[in-house]
Amino acid sequence: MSSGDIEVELREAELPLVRPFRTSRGVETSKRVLLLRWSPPGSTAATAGWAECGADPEPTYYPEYIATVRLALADVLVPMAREIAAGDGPLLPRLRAALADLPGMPLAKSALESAVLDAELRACGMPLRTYLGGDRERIPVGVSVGIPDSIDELLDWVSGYLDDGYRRIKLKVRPGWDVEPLRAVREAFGDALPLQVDANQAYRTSDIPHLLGLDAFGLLLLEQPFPADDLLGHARLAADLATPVCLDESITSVGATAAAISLGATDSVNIKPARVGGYPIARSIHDLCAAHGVPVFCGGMLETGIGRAMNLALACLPNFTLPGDISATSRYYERDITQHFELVDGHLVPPEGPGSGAIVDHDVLDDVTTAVTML
Ligand code: SMG
Ligand code: MG
Repeated sequence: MSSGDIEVELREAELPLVRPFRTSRGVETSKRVLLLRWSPPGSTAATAGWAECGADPEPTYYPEYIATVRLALADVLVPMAREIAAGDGPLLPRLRAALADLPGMPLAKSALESAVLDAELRACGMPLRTYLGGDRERIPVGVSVGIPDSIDELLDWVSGYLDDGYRRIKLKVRPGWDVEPLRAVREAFGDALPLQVDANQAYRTSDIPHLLGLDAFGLLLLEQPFPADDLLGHARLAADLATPVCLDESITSVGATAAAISLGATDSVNIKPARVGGYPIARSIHDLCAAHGVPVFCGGMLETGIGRAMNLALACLPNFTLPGDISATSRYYERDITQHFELVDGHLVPPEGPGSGAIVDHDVLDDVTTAVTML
């Protein structure tokens, strides 16, 4: 069969969120998502590779966004992958080498590589968890709580999540929304509640004296207070803050992680596979952190079941000792495009099946699809 028989589909969908998600960067009331299907010759609906792209509709969080990822895939990456597939030898290692040779575009590269990986694993019946080398069977998870309209609303949301069984709460903070909500949550739910905060780069090093005040709240960690490229600022803060500093947006590669650890800029790491260019690179960052005694957790981008299933497989690796931002389906969506993921005693269980184990519900997917492009 020729490589021309490979079907590559880009699909855009929009799913309403059960509640708005506001961070220091903006607010989302629905999830607009780009999905990539890679169907090699002879594959079926069950063995098609599916991946979810981490890009948002606007470049508010990552510099790449849906329109630029579409262009990168259509103009450069998918034609390159087709050419590699038409050549001799196993596809994945040659595709990875070619992707590593190109600068930038981690979100686009991750979507492509993940869809090809999913298809290859489905073809040979291997779960992604096994491929990545993880052996945990259930993952303790937390919930990331957006910025609400009021303290009362925040307490109401947190109380609902604790009733659901979440093991830790992450509050989004920004200048003007930090000390007061933290005090209210501690007063309402006690000092034993595992609590952490994420600023999404909203502070500056001039805020260090203010941030030192957050030590009073006994937090598990403070995530990404400063701009992504300010490793030195994070190192300065980490030197004085008792609360562990955790980097998220700064962790763009294995090299960036090594630099952050070596500078003392981070005590723990939020690993988002899309941001670093895919699951194998995410695993390398996990391994590097493990070698330095730096614990990690798996971050989230309000994924549909396709991305969630892959993130759960990654989180089975042993150094994912902090509860991840991988919540149950009901925290995000009334109806998802795959099987739903349920919280059991504060844990999620990665699906058993080959590849990501995600089972696409084509009826729901068709209902929420806004555009389909064949590449
Ligand atoms: O998927 O549950 C989730 C959201 C987790 O807070 C979350 N993600 O910076 O860690 C982070 C944010 C990024 C998403 S806002 C664009
Ligand atoms: Mg974050």
